Amino acid sequence: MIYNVLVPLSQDVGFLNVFRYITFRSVWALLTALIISILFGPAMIRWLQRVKFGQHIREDGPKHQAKQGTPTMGGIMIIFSVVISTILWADLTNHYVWLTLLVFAGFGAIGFADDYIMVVKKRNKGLSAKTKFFFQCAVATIAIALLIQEPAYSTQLSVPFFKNFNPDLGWFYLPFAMVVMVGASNAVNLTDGLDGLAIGPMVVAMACFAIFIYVTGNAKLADYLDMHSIQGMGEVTVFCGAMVGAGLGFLWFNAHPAQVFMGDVGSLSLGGALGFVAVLAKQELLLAIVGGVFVFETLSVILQVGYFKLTGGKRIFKMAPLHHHFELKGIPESKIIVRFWILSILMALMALSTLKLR
Ligand code: 57M
Repeated sequence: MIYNVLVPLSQDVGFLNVFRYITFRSVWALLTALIISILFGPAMIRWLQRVKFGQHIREDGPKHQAKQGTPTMGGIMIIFSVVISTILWADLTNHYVWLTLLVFAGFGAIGFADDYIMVVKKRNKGLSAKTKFFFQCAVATIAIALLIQEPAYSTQLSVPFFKNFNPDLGWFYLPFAMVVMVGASNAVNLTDGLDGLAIGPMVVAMACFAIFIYVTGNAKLADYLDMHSIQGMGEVTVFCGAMVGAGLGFLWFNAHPAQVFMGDVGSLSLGGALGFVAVLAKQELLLAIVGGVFVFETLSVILQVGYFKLTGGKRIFKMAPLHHHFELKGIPESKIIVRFWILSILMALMALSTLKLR
């Protein structure tokens, strides 16, 4: 909004030119979202406590009973600060920015419904897995169908390490991108089981994708690095900046011992947005490296369930997802969390290094 109001005035007032720069506005989007989260966080937590949006803790897993009643649905705060900050700093005539906000809010609404049924209606389970999956697919399909109508967007795939192999998936791109988005959304949800475990790697992944998105929107840089170039895509860097800021602001309160959990409203929306940003940056496959922690957590569940069925009851891990396995081995929660963060930074650096390995 600031861009749309101030840049036209820059012909008369020279210094307003600075608002043209995506990098400048992305940094301010980050700071704005961070400040909103930290300023309003305590009031939000008090409100969640007052309306009794407290987490019920299961008794069949690692001992988390001390966390009983911790306010959940803190993801509302993340969505609020990202949306306000993006609207403030992005060019509001840019379609990609609106599509990203649509995905973020759409997945957030599914998570909200799930949390609401579970926490407020005090039912044991929220939305059924099938209903959740149906709505996730619906939001993803609408977003991708709109995206591939954009003349500058291509349905070609970029394959890490193979710069000359870019198969065009045509309409098959739609189910493919849907799997990326829905998969990312559920993977982040599975990871969100220890304080700061999901939001740490999320901040790292979003910072990494801020760079990829910026390069995709900059024809010269994209050409130099042999990446897809999509006019107008750079503006989504502002959204990524806001996500990093809101994520850090949430971590302020979610750091161990957590004062608030994000709930499905947070995990589903963050994961869906991460998947969509990977689609926008044309780095769908690289997401598996950038979001390596989320992938390992999901693989641990797939392996555990598969092995359990094949062997009629044997397990690979003490419990899946992977963080439960380490907890049950007696490793302190904060150590597991920080080690997963370190892993996520390493994976993001590896992904960034592929920029020159093409
Ligand atoms: C939700 N939710 C957390 C919080 C958070 C298929 C199966 C692997 C699914 C999986 C599952 O249900 N995962 C999705 C995980 C829960 O956190 C809430 O949920 C939101 C995210 N959706 O924001 O509101 C608990 O996690 C802890 N937590 C923190 N700090 C945080 O910042 O400590 C969360 C955020 C919270 C809190 O204790 O209550 C969760 O873990 O429930 N299911 C499982 O993970 C279950 N695993 C399992 O059954 N494994 C089996 C097979 C089927 C794979 C096996 O290995 O044999 C375990 N989950 C738990 N206890 N809690 C079972 C035991």
